[in-house]
Amino acid sequence: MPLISKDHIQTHNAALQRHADTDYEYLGEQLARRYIDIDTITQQVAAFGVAIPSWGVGTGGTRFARFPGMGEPRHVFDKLQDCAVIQQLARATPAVSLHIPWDTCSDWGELRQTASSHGLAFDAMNSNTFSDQKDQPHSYKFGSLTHADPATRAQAVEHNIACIEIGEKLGSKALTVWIGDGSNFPGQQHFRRAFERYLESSSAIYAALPDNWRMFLEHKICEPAFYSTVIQDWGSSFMAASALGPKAQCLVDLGHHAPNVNIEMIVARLIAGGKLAGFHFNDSKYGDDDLDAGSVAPYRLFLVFNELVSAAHEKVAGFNPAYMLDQSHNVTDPIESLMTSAAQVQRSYAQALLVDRAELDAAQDANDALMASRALKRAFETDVTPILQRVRALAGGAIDPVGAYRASGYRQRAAKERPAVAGGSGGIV
Ligand SMILES: [Mn+2]
Repeated sequence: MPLISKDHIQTHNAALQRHADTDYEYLGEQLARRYIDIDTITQQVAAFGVAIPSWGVGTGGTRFARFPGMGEPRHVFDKLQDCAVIQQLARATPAVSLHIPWDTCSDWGELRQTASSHGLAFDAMNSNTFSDQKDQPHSYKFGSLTHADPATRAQAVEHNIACIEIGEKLGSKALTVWIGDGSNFPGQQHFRRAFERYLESSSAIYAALPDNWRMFLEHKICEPAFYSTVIQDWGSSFMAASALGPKAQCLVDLGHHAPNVNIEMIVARLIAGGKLAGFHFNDSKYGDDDLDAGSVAPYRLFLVFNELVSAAHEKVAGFNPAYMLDQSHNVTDPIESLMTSAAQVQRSYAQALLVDRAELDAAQDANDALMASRALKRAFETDVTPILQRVRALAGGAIDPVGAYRASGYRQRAAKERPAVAGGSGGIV
């Protein structure tokens, strides 16, 4: 199935170009009054990318039900094709993050070539020891890397090493490890022993990392274990990453914290400790909702980026976070949601670039809370849409990605080529 034609994108852009240019010029004037050069911001935003999770292009669903959409990808090559369309139109997602064993392939070299032909690279590999694979000897029902049984732990370690080996074939440079290990009853698990077993298992994975690889430890407050989780917060993650060594760092999934937790401050702490691996961007209202990035709390997303831009501005040593989306789409077309979220993440980055750092520093040093807050709000309240449009158009993407996508009929073509998959089981991660 072909991607969306360049002609279609150009025709769609032609109708919007004049207004986009006018808006860009006007925003440029406004920013010039704040001594900001709009073209510099545009170049910085153009260099920014966020990876797409391969599982994101399928309909996720909830633990209750899954309502499959039409034209869903049937296998990893279909997923790659959808990721290519997202990148073609939105121009903010140059990499794909795979999940093993949800993504299977008999020829990883062919997959890498196909990705490359679409201009896509492979970001972090994701292992899965939170569900059982068909015919595996030991079940993860009571844990994986921290299981009381050494044979189960060894199986989980082996799986992670297999993920690294696949990743090497794809040009990936990182392994993300999230485990569901924990307990549902007080007394069920010995907290300290479980953590020690985590360190022992993780050390074996760490030892298998190629020199230029990193290991991302993803924490999550709860679920599927609802009384305790082994790596439940950034503190446990930081302890583990510190014990493992310099290649191990902490990954922040925005949905994996208690409500109202100050995530931007966690980000600042991880930066200070040299342990910020990167992000899984999504949004939430109540818990690990996996809603689209910035759909509920865009100011929080901006505040996270404020910390990131501040660290880059201050040239913090070793600061090199990886950016990924991690969402579950149950009521939208995944391609539309992922394009919108990528643009939202880009938007937060662009807004954070507009913060007057000198003004903010001065206000903080003078204990001027109001002016400090205003410095952030002024950046956040700036509508940077013309910058995002310009970045996309210059790269050959669509000024209005969702509009161009809907007009392209891509989903309808996919529906003809890809027969519907029966729904029923949950699919949120
Ligand atoms: Mn995640």
